[in-house]
Amino acid sequence: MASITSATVAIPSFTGLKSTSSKPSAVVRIPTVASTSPKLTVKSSLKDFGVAAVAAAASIALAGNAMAIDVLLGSGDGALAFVPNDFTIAKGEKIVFKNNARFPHNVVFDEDEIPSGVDASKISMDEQDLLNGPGETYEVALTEPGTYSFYCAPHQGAGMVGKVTVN
Ligand SMILES: [Cu+2]
Repeated sequence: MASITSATVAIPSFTGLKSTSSKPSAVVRIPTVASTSPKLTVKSSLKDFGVAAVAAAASIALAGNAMAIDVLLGSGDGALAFVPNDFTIAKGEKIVFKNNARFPHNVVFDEDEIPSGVDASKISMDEQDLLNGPGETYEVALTEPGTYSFYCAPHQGAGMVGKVTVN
């Protein structure tokens, strides 16, 4: 629960800086790379924002790692579910979907339930692509505000669906 709470904290300074970024696309897909630790990923991405942003991000990190949220694939009690399955994040914040139980799972955004202009294929795993091993992750950052629905393709029928609101 702690990570959910921290993830909902709005950080206007960083948001402002992010919006001036030169990144052209509305969404930024971050492929899962086993050899890249979350810390290294954050560090390298900060280079884009300059010294002021690094200082701001550093204080954010100290305030509770608000720049990423972990979502478990499969609950601790074995349910086919995303945990949490309804949450709010700041735009640009990284979502780390992590295999926890009853895998394989995957993460597919519903093209009919995401903000207009966002390409579902650019933020989703391929429907055929699966996270098979324990602890495997899929990471994505959403930069367009709005609500997004997503599901696990193998378990959508069993109710493994979720929703994220990006502010
Ligand atoms: Cu699943």
